[in-house]
Amino acid sequence: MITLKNDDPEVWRAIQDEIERQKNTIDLIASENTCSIAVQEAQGSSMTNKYAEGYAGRRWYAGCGNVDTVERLAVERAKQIFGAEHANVQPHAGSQANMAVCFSVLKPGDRMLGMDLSHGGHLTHGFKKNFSGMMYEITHYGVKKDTGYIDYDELRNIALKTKPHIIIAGASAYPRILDFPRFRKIADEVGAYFMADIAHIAGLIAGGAHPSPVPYADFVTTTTHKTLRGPRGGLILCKSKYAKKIDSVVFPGIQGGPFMHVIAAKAVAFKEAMTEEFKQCQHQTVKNARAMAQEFVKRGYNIVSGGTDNHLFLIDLRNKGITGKEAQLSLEAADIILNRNTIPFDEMGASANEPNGIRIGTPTITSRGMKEADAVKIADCIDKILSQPHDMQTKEAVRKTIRDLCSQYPLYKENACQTSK
Ligand code: DSN
Repeated sequence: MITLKNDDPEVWRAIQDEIERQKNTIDLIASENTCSIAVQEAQGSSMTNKYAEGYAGRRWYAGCGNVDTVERLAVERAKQIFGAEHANVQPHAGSQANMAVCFSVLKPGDRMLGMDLSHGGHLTHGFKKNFSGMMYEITHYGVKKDTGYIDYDELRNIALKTKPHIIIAGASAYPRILDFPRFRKIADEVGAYFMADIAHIAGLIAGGAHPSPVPYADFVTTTTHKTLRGPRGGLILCKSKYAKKIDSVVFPGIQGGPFMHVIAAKAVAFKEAMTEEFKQCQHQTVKNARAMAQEFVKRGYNIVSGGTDNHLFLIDLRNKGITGKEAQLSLEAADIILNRNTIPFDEMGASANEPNGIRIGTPTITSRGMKEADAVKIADCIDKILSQPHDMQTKEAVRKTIRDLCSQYPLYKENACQTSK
């Protein structure tokens, strides 16, 4: 970044510091990952200069031949990876993808049934301060108190009672397999559309490590930067019969010019997602999460639902005398990066800002090439910090272990789980 260094040393410095931070810390934020240099090159390319309102072959501006090429590649690859009839690769992010689906089939005041945010759902699934909660009449389903698994009987009862126009499957903090056929069945019983928001698990689905909703859902939305390991962005998959409607809601309905540099990077990421190495990485991500969750169980931690089937799990800290925020801060001081999180049925007066849980995800450590033994080592580090959050010696010892792990598994290296070409 020689030109940037010369032209704007302050921004250059911050970027260098961020690269160093990513290299030298362990990232356990379940919604993050580290995408390849190829993806970053595409995203940092001159395609950022191009206006391309419309779709490939049908643009409002001249000079769109090259961006048409990358958008067609992105669309075809997305369809191939997920076996979808139609793909729209233009949503700037997951929220816009969800908004486009809502605007395509709902009117203001229609009824939406989505997962409760405090049980693991997402803001766009009906949170009152989000467009979804402001525009639609919301009801929520959640998990069972005794198991932590989605209560499908309750979901069905709510659906029968409230007759939602749309039912949403998908979560930001749910560690178990989503039963898409069951969602479909309930949606059919009440005549609702079924949308699956697979933002967290898209990579797992692409890699065969989680069942796919594509055969069951009317609409599938996702971000492209989580387990899918692409650039920050959104994607919609749907049946052909909804294609025209979805395309016209994304543009001109809610967006103007698409981010063609990001779409180029999505195309690169989708090609990577077809590789055997990507598939193995997704299975390893689940193995690492399981190994780490089991280690915490052995050490007396309460894991919501007792474990995990996917890339993340939640630790309920109520028996540990430390809040989620304290845990997050003390772990950050030891170079372990994760986020505090609400846990279902938190009766200790927790707010979204002061919850009693933490969320742990394994996409990034797996992309670096780490395996189960490394995941267990990280669990040991976390346990040490949470047991003695104010002990300086513990913090220094853990930081050293983390530094060693980070240098053993560089962010970008040949033979790591992640493509570095
Ligand atoms: N903010 C994301 C997460 O951390 O799960 C969801 O969009």
